[in-house]
This record gives sequence, structure tokens and C-alpha cells, in this order.
Amino acid sequence: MNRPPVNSLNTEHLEQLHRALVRLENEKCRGMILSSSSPTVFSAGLDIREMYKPELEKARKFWRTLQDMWLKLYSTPYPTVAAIHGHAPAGGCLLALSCEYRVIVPNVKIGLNETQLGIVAPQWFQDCMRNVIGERQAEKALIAGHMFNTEQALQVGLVDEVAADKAACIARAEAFLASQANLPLLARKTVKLGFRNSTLSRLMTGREADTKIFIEYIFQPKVQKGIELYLQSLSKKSG
Ligand code: CO8
Repeated sequence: MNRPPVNSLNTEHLEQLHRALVRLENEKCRGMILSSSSPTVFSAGLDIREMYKPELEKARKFWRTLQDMWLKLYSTPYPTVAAIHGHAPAGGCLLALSCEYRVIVPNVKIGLNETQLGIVAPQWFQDCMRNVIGERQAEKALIAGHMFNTEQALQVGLVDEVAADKAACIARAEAFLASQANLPLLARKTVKLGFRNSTLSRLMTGREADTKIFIEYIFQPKVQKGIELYLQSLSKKSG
């Protein structure tokens, strides 16, 4: 990902990611490492500006593009690793959770923190976390909107490994891909999809309802006020 400053996911960036995933699949890619060009941020999650003063059709397109990208990422026939050498809140955490393996560096915060922002992580975000860390830990983390530090993320199984720095993180991600390289492709892919199918189907059969929830939510005046204040607090911080 290379969308400075924080790889926030707007419609255009989501489309780019989606196109890249389609191309990798068509080219019969043998493995992908999802990483960031930023030294400190993996991805700040959804671009909050896409949800501020929304226009109906643009907002619908934004959400559908997110769904499209995620459906592709979650179901790739090839192995995927997230090299998390920077913070990964909310949608950034979703991207990492959607890969098959996660390597993180020290001093990173990662989690589905939506509750803390006064929003509800969509069901499929929640499913992704539940599938990685299990029901009990996911329930606790999601209710609190907990952001895990590196040690906590490793302890709870949200990530698989800690590496000292970005270079080591990429090297460990490559090692994971190497460990998968000799597995029979079809068997590997079939098992992966077997595990992920119910989560994928839940969104595929409920896409319209999921979009409706998002639209109805962001069009509420009090939600707009909250987004406005949050955006102001973020830019004050960097100013
Ligand atoms: N979207 C848009 N802009 C952002 C975002 C974002 N998610 N995050 C940061 N920015 C902007 C800031 O406003 C700032 O802009 P400017 O320079 O113009 O003032 C710039 O990026 C740099 O930000 P920081 O100074 O904060 O950068 P840091 O390196 O200090 O910190 C962080 C990086 C840790 C990523 C920090 O920016 C942060 O915490 N950002 C907010 C992350 C966040 O809350 N994401 C949640 C997005 S919502 C989501 O992903 C799922 C929502 C599901 C919706 C469900 C509805 C029903």
C-alpha cells in the first residue's frame, strides 16, 4: 500500500487494491505480502473523509468497493501474509486479519477499535477477528474496541510472529510463503476456502443489507457530527 500519509482506504485506493488482487490471481501468483510504504502505519483503515458529508451514490460505491476488495482478499487461491510494520486500526486491522499469516514489529497498535469511535464494526469485520482469535477473545476485544500492542497481539494469536524491524518482518513473511511453496495448490486452496466459506457467504448473501446498514448509519446527523469532530481531532493532532 502506498497512499501517504497513512494508507487510508478511499474508493480509489480500494479499487487499486482490488485490481491488484485480480491481476495476481490471473497471473497465477504463488504468494502475496501485503505491506506498507509508510514507516509507521500499515493502514489507518477506511478513509474517514469518504464518510463525511456523503453523497448517496458515492457512499454506496465506496462501500461496495470495500466489499469487493475484501471478498477477493479473503478468498485468494494463493497464500497471503500481512507484514505489519506500522499501526493497523479498524479497516487496517481487517486487511491484516484477512491474510493467512501475520508478522508484526514492536511498538505497533492493532485492533478493531470501532466501538471506541462510537461505531459498530460490521459483522464481517467481526467474523474475521473471531476466525483468528476465537469467540471469547474476539467478544472481549470487539466490545471494548481494544487496540492490542505488539505483545498482546502475539499473546492472543492476533498475529503469528514478531520481527525486529521492517526488513526482518518482510523476511519472515517471505519465509512463510516459502513454507507454502511446495504444497499442492488445489488441495491448499480447497482447505483454505473450506475454512473461510461461511464468512464469505455471509457477506455475499447479505451485501445489500450490509450496504443499507452502512448508508443509513452514516447519513444520521449525529453520526456526521461525530465524524466531523473526529476528523478535527486527527488534524489538530498532526497540526
Ligand atoms: N481517514 C482519513 N484520514 C486519516 C485517517 C483516516 N482513517 N487517519 C489519519 N488520517 C489523516 C489525519 O487526519 C492527518 O491528516 P492531516 O495531515 O491532513 O491533518 C494525517 O492522516 C496523518 O494522521 P496522524 O497525524 O494521526 O498520523 P500518525 O502517524 O500520528 O498516526 C494513525 C497514524 C495511528 C493511523 C492515526 O492517524 C489514527 O489513529 N488514525 C485514525 C484511525 C481510525 O480511527 N481509523 C478508523 C477508520 S473507520 C474504519 O476503518 C472502519 C469503519 C467501519 C464503518 C462501519 C459503519 C457502520
